[in-house]
Amino acid sequence: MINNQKQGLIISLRAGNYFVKIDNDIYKCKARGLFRHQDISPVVGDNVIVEIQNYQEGYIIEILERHNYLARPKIANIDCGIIITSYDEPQYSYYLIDKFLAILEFLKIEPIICVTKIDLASDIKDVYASFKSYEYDNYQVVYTSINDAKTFKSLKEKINNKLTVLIGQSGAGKSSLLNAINKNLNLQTNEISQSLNRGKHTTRHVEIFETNYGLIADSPGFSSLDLDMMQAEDLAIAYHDFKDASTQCKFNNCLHLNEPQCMVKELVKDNKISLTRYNNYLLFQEEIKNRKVRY
Ligand SMILES: Nc1nc2c(ncn2[C@@H]2O[C@H](COP(=O)(O)OP(=O)(O)OP(=O)(O)O)[C@@H](O)[C@H]2O)c(=O)[nH]1
Ligand SMILES: [Mg+2]
Ligand SMILES: [Zn+2]
Repeated sequence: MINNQKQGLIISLRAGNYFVKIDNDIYKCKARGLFRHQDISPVVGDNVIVEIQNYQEGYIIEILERHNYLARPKIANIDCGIIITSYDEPQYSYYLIDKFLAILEFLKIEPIICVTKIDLASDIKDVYASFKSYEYDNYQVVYTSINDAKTFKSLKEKINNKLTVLIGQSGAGKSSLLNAINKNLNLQTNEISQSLNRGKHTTRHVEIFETNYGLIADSPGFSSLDLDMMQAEDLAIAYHDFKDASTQCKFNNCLHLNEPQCMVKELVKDNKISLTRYNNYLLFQEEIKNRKVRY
């Protein structure tokens, strides 16, 4: 590397400016035209080479190889995705959780389901009962309340030294959780709209923060997402338990729909794979089948 070139990590993108962390400084950078041999533009989470202009500005001249890329929120090189889902206000949605799980597992990003606002439940047993099928199916589930620091302990252990992104509906409590884990961040949060029972889209940008527990990215909430990056065959083996079972389906390319001797359907019948998630899987397969643009 030439003297004035250094490697850094893009932590945010605002109004066409990339903020790149190099050692302990942040440089405001522009991306330099098209990248050689790459027809991609840099995103948050990219490791990049910056040509430094002065003590606070530079140009991104190269994007280092990505090991994964999440289209929504737009971020690269993630180790772990925390699906933030509030127990109430707004109420959790199995449909959304199952979709996030499919996307994260397809991209080989470790998923964690974090159920927030457990203090709003009149009986904590109801909360556990609502998510126990995920635990049975070998997903990591943690339960948190920003009013009780003890509840973050297991989460902190799971994300230590990783690049983690918080994803989930607006108002689910992503920024609040990050504030609670790391006291000096002071990220903006907002009451949810009582009339609509959903969040107000408070966070507008993906941004990576350095915490005592590793790098954590906050992201804007959203409530619909598509499966553009996947074909029917990809979805069929996205979930870890579908993938394991599919080796025992009669057909190699079994989509676990109406095929005979399908191990996934057998396991659903035996309550070894959640019926709710399987039914959502059927909806996702329909969405893929019906989408207009094919990639
Ligand atoms: N009772 C309770 N309220 C919480 C908890 N976590 C978050 N909240 C409240 O939920 C509301 C929304 O929280 P935010 O952190 O802004 O939600 P967000 O997911 O970042 O939302 P967007 O930025 O819009 O995507 C705020 O009023 C928080 O105080 C919790 O554990 N318990
Ligand atoms: Mg937020
Ligand atoms: Zn099958």
